[in-house]
Amino acid sequence: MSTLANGIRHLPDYLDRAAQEHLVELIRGIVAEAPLYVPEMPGTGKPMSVRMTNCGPLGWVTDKEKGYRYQSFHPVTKKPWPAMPQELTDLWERLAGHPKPPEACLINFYSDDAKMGLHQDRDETDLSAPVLSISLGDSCLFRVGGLNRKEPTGSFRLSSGDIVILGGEGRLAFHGIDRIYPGTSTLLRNGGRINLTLRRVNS
Ligand code: MD6
Ligand code: FE
Repeated sequence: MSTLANGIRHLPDYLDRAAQEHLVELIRGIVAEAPLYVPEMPGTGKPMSVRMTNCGPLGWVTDKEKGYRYQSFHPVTKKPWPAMPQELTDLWERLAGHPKPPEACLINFYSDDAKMGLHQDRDETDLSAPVLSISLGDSCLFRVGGLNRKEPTGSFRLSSGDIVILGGEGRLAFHGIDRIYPGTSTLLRNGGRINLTLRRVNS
């Protein structure tokens, strides 16, 4: 485990192969009910390169008209998000150090050329809870900076089974995904990377 400057935790190889395979099976079930959709940037409507879905009582969504928000239903099917698997709630209980359970799990899927720009996760009302992230599939380059977009950033590789926790001082740190390294994992049959982020939204 490494604790970075601002209290961001990186737990390399936290999940073993069997646990990773089990999570992928659960995600396949969720995506069958709540298909991956293409999120849009607020205002411009520019499509993001990452495809998304969610599970849990709430899901994080974004589109041109209404922007970033949490809502209880899938933006395309309008159906409630699938339930949060107990396995994810258990991980949260073990690692988050927060008394209330997670309300949202955002599921991001990256194809070989997808990336995610530098951002803060700040759409949650309860910023005392951390955001817990799980990486599955191909490795990526994770970039993290400070609380101001202009502060210097550093980067490190995230591999399948790694967990990152943004909590405490690092809760609002800017971060993003510079690139995926295609072909670095055999976990996903068709390649790519999945990132799960567990969030507490309401106080
Ligand atoms: C990703 N992760 O790993 C993007 N957010 O694909 C995030 O945006 C993130 O890793 C909040 C906390 C941890 C994260
Ligand atoms: Fe984030």
